[in-house]
Formats: sequence, structure tokens, C-alpha cells
Amino acid sequence: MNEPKLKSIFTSTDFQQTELTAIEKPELTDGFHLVIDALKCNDIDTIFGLVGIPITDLARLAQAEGMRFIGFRHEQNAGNAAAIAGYMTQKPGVCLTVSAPGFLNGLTALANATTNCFPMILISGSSEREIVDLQQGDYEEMDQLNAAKPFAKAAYRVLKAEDIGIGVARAIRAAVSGRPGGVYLDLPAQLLGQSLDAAHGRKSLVRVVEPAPRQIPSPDAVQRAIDLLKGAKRPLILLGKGAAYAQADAAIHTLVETSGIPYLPMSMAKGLLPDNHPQCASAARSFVLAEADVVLLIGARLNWLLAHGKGKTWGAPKKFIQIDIAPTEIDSNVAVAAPVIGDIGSCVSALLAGIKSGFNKPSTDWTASIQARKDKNLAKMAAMLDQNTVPMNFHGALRAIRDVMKTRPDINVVNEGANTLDFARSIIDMYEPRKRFDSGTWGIMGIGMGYAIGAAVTSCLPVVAIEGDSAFGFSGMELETICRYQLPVVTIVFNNNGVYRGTDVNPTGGADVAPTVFVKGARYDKMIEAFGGIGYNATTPAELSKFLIEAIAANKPALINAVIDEAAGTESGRLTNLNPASTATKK
Ligand code: ADP
Ligand code: TPW
Repeated sequence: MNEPKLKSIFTSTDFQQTELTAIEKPELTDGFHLVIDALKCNDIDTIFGLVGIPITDLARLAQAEGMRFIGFRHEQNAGNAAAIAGYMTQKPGVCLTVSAPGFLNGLTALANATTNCFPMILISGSSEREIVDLQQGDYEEMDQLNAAKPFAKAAYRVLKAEDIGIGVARAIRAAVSGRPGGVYLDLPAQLLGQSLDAAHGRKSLVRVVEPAPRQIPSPDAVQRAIDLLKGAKRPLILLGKGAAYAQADAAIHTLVETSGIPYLPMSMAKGLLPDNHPQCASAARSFVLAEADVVLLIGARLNWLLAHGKGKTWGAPKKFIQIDIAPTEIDSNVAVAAPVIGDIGSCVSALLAGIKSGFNKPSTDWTASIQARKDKNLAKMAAMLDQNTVPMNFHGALRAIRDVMKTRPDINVVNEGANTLDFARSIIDMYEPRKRFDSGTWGIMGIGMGYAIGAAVTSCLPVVAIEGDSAFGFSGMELETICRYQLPVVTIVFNNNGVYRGTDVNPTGGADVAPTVFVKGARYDKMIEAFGGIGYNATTPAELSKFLIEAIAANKPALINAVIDEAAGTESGRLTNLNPASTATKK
């Protein structure tokens, strides 16, 4: 009789003790874990960054929790990788940095992402608020939140661990809704160590519902646009990188083909329809811009890249139809006759529905005159491309690359430089959407290796980075990163011994070389060999072609030093006219 009673007493005491332990020591989480949980809860699986106080453990934990952490040699490149991942996926790319200088290095990429409308979140650790605000000189002290604001679409700081979930949710929504852009999220060191009851922590996480909701255009706006298009004699469609970002590929394809309207892709919209599409007017760009009477802009801004929609480039005044998600983009440079505000997928579908009921394809006068101009320009270009001079010029080298790339339309292309950018943009055809990543809206140098790494990690497909030698230098140390992660990135350095070209001389006859000149005959291929990558030195188009085929087949990190005539190319490439001329009369 006694035994069960004893047992039950024992059992109940045991139970009480367990409960007491649970009350005294509840399961805890902390800021570190909540940041990772909040990102994972929103399907963010990769962080691009560079560690140090106070975020080293955050990076370690991300990896331990199954996220991919790609560590860089400079935060700007990590930020660029995050930005391009955002552009490719419509999910914000995340970049993680330390405070003050690390943050500032990342901020350049955040500003570039905002300028290009790429969704990205820069997360930086920061020093203690009470010391920063009293300017008492903390380790890496800086008021990062306020520094970020002018360069970001939005900037937030989280002070309490229980707000991390909401902070990350706000950052994601701000990055991808409406016009995408860069968001800064400030995480003070103290926050990361703050502990919180785990159950409370779990409840504080927020999974963002429909972060980029569709925005349906007004029927009046759609009708106005259709009326204008129907009345056009020489219509033109201009596709920008917003159209590529929107992932409305099939609808855009159908709109172009159903309407029969010739189109021009901006550089990063190349491949949205294949560049060899019969309606592609790239080879007659100047002609169509000057001659068109109605221009339908889809996800492209009338900024400097389009001569602000006016002047000689655009010939006679024309009527613009503009599809964009940002209403304030309309009338930014010239009057837009038919704004269509909404997301590109919805707007293009609405236009399609409207023209299906009947649309006369553009006259053969218009299409035949474009074809004639294309034929003429392509013949001229073919003669240029045929050149086999040694040392190589831009055309001979790019022909070799073009012919190889044609066989692999799935490969991502990164491109920066001056002449290298201008020539490659028109010579290297693209066949698939969101495969070309370049200097973009700012014409910035330094995106090369960051974009290449971001594209390789995101797509798991090879990347060919076509780089001016100066452009490459901005991010060249990331060759080590490429080798460390064994990414299939083939970098081709167009080596003409300097910024733009290598022929300038110091007018004083002094020992310093001219401002644009580098070490002559540098061997960039040796750099990658230092990290175990494959280096090639190509002096002829035939060698360049052979090495590129080999490097792509190897599916390993490689760099081809392409020796280009140092006198080839022009100052600032096609932008020579943007260099201010001195007006001084004194010598
Ligand atoms: P490009 O440099 O190729 O001409 P821009 O970067 O100037 O292109 O323009 C991209 C435009 O696309 C921006 O004005 C942006 O607001 C718009 N945009 C981006 N995503 C969408 C979307 N999903 N729907 C509508 N417009 C978008
Ligand atoms: C962040 C100014 C524009 S193009 C260029 C520079 C330095 C490099 C041109 O030489 P490269 O190319 O790369 O060798 P190529 O083909 O003509 O031989 N700093 C930043 N961005 C820009 N745009 C510059 C400087 C610039």
C-alpha cells in the first residue's frame, strides 16, 4: 500500500521541480538568434558581408543555422553582390558589415542599389548609442542611421530584441515594394546580446505577406496609352532594367510581338527578348530615337542614359507613354502624354488586353526603313569586328568573346569600363533575361567582382566578367573570394595600360606618369594564380577565344589578361563630350 503513494509523491515532487526549473530558467533567445530567425522566416538564405566587432558571431551563427555566408575582402563588393542578388530575385539581397568604416564602405553599394532601383538591405552593427550620441569617442563611433538616410530608400534602427522581427519586416517591405531600393538597418552591439524569452521571441517574428503587391493601372490611363499607340505612325518600345526586374517576361514578349512595334533594350534589359529578335532596333538606335513619333517606355527612366528625352538624340518632339511604378518619375525631364502607373506585369497585361481587340501593326515604311538602317550599320560593324590586329583592339577581342558567348546563352555577363563597356554592350548579344549586369544608372566603376560573385552565387551558373583594366582594379582583390568559394567566374581584363588608354605622357617630362597611365604590360593573370585560380595571357583573338572556351569548360575561377593596344579606345569612351573643357586663358 505504501509503495504507490511514495512513488506518486516522488513523481509529483519531481514534476514540481521540473516546473520550477522551467520557471526559473525559461528557454532564452537573444538578438543574434532573432536576426537570423527573422531573415530565415522571410526566406532569405544568403548573407554577403565582412566580419568584425560586433557582428562576427552573427555571421558564425548564420552559417551554423544553415544560411550561406559569403565573406568578402571589402564591404563595397559585398554590398554590390547583395544588390545584384536582389535585382535577380526580387528578394532583397543582404549585406552585413561592421560599424563606421565598414558601414561607410557598404553605403556606396547601398546608394548604388537605390539609384539603380535594386532591392537590398545593408545591416551594420553599430557602437553604443549613449556614447555615440554624446560623441564620447567610442570604438568605430558614428551616427550611422543619419549618415545612411540620404542614400537609402529607408533607414531603421532596432533598439529592443523584441523589435527585431518587425525591424527586419519593415526593411524587407521598404526594399521591394513600389520602386525597389536600398534599405539600411542599424543594429547596435548591445541589441545583439540582449536576451528574450524564446517563446516571446518566436512570436515577435514577422513573415511579410505580399511584400511587393501588384499595382493595377487605372483603366483611363491604359486607354489613353492605347489611343496614342494606335494613332502612332512610327512607334517605338523602350525596355529598361525595370522591365527586366519585373519578371513579366512572357507578357512583354507578347506585347512586342502582338503589336509588331520595334523595340530598343537599355543595356541591362538586353536579353529580355533575344538581341537577334527581328524587331530589335539596337543596330539602328540613333535612327529610331530620332525618328519615332510615339515612344512607349517600360521600366526605363528618361535620365542621362536617354539624353533626358530631348535634344538632338530625340529629333522632332515626340509623345511619350511611360509605364512605371513610381508616379513621380513621370514628367521628370519632358512631358509624358500618357503615364501608366502600376507594376509592369499588370500594366503590360492591361495594354495587351486593350490591343488584342484590334491593332494595326506599324507601317512597312517604318519597319523597312529601320531594317535598311540596321543592315547598313551591321555591315559596317562586321568589317570592324573582322579585325585581327595584334596587339588586339576592342573589336577584334570582343568578336572572339561574342562568338563563344553565343554558344552559352545561360552565362551571366558582368561588364564595366569605359570603352570596354561601350563596345561590349553593343557587340555582345544577350539571349536570356537578367543575365547582363553593368555599370548602370551611375556609370559606376567597381561593381565588377561584387556583381560577378553575387550573380554566380545566386544563379549557380557561370559568369564572364568583361572588365576594363582600371575598372577591374576597384574590386580586384575579390579574386581571392572567387577562388575561396570556387565560383565559376571568368574575368577578362582588357589591359590597355591605363584608365581609358595608356598613351598619355606627363607634359612636364617629370618621373611621374600621366594621371591616366598604369604599369605597362601588367600581368593580371598572375593575380589569380596567387589564389589557386587559372591565369591566361591572351595576345590574339584566337588565343582569347581558345582560353575562354577552356576556362568556361573548367567551370573554375579563371582570369584572362587580354592584351589590348594601349592606343585603342577614346577618353571616357562614348562620354568624351561630358568632360568639361577648360576655359582658362592663362597658360
Ligand atoms: P534603365 O537604366 O535600364 O533605363 P532605369 O533604372 O532608369 O532603367 O529605370 C527603371 C525604372 O523601372 C524605374 O523608374 C523604376 O521605378 C521602374 N520599376 C522598377 N520595377 C518596377 C516594376 N515592378 N513595375 C513598374 N516599374 C518598375
Ligand atoms: C567609382 C571614372 C569612368 S570609366 C573609368 C573610370 C576610372 C575607367 C576606364 O578605364 P578602363 O576602361 O576600365 O581601363 P577602358 O575600356 O576605357 O580601357 N570612379 C568611379 N566611377 C567612375 N565612373 C570613375 C571613377 C571612370
